[in-house]
Amino acid sequence: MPPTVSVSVTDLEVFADRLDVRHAAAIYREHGCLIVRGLMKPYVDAVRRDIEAAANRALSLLDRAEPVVEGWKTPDGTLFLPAPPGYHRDKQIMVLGISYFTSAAFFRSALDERTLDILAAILGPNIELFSHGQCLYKEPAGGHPKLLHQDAAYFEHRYEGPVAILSYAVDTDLVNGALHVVPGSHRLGQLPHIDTFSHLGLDPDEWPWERALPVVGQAGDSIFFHYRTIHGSQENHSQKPRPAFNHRYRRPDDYVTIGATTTANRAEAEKRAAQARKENQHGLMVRGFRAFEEG
Ligand SMILES: O=C(O)CCC(=O)C(=O)O
Repeated sequence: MPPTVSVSVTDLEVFADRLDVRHAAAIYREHGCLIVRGLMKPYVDAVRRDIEAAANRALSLLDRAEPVVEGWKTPDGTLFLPAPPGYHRDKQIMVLGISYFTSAAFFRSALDERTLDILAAILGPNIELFSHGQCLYKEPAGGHPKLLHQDAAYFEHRYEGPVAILSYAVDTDLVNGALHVVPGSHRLGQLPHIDTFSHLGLDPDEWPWERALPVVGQAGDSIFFHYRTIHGSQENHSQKPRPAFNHRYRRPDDYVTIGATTTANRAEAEKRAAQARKENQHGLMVRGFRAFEEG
């Protein structure tokens, strides 16, 4: 097994209030991850309010949850997993039903100009949103772990793939589920994933937490990562929820070739990868202009 990480958090971090965009992009390129302290600070209180409203709505709909291959879904689109042992309910929230369609505060935070300046230095002048925003919500008292994984296992792309930006909605530490990253792992190519409690993940015998670097942070801190950068987070053992929200951005000509959540549906999707096309996969432009595409 290769040694544990030699890079430290200070090698990966910059500060939103004194941003050097070229330096930030250089950190991202070298390590496949970048921490921008305070980037989402102007938005985080409003986003967190909407996240809590969405969580209350999801729980009020729990008796209408339907089984899906990944767990259960309520009519608002929230994905539930089995609850931690001893919890007062049998299901816990995993991915909250909140998106740019439901929360203006969430959408506004995706359009932040400083964020787009950094992204332009990484992706180029033309940028589209990939998907509609995501909130990973860990419930208190043992809320789900997300084992180390590469996002490309879930959405392989034709070109460079999306840049994800995960932002903490609350102060986040080793007790409530800090994100762990493996700097440099974006260069490892696509690794085989297995089915885990919280969907596709790397085999924990090969990729234990010790191989990753925890990123403790405050509400409003953001972590950029490449879609092949290995990352994950442990259970929330605090007494309060730990929400984090994701924006994802990509070049406007990029598109998903393989979409999956389990090894079985990934194996099926791999067979159709060569037929994948950009059509019907256009995201909203957030910087620049979309070139005309034939067909
Ligand atoms: O909620 C978390 O910390 C996990 C986030 C994650 O794995 C992801 O955004 O792909």
